[in-house]
Amino acid sequence: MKNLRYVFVSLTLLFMFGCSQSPKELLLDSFEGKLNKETVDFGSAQGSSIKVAVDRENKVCGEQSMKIEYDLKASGYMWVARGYNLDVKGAANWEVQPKDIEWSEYNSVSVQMYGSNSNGVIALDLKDSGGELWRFLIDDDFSGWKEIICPIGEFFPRSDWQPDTADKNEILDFPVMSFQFEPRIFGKQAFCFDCFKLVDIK
Ligand SMILES: [Ca+2]
Ligand SMILES: [Ca+2]
Repeated sequence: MKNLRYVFVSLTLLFMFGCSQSPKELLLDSFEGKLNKETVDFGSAQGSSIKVAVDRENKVCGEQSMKIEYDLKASGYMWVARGYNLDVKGAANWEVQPKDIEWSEYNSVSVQMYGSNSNGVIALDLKDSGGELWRFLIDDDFSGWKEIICPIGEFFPRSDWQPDTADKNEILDFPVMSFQFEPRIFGKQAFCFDCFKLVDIK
């Protein structure tokens, strides 16, 4: 009996200790289900082209990741967005709605990216509740999957372009309503993304 009690106390302590050690995180988007023009807000301009597809071979969370394949011209641009208040209403498909998230409990965004070691840059934008776009630059200087930690404090308001309707107050107003990837690597490229999370990194 004494031994059993010892085991129980040990397990309880292990559980409590284990929980306190694991970083707090919240999965927002694992890119599951159909990924198409109905569920992803994506497009390109000025001679560039982009395709969005499911990749069931390359994945980190769940059953699949989101694969983008594109051809970016030097004068072109493109975007791939998921979240709320976008033109594509079906892209509002996070695991948790923005208004239900305790944003103050997290200090970073985390995303898994399958890199191609091109030494180029992929921009990750957050659109705040006033429609203002905030940018973080991800270096594609690795091959295969890597978790990219993007501290929210390191996002900066985009100076190259903002939506006409945005409240350009240079304050990151919560809740964040959507995120988008904008590759800045020219030519033909392919990337996969998975496990878009909020995390609290100490
Ligand atoms: Ca997934
Ligand atoms: Ca703002």
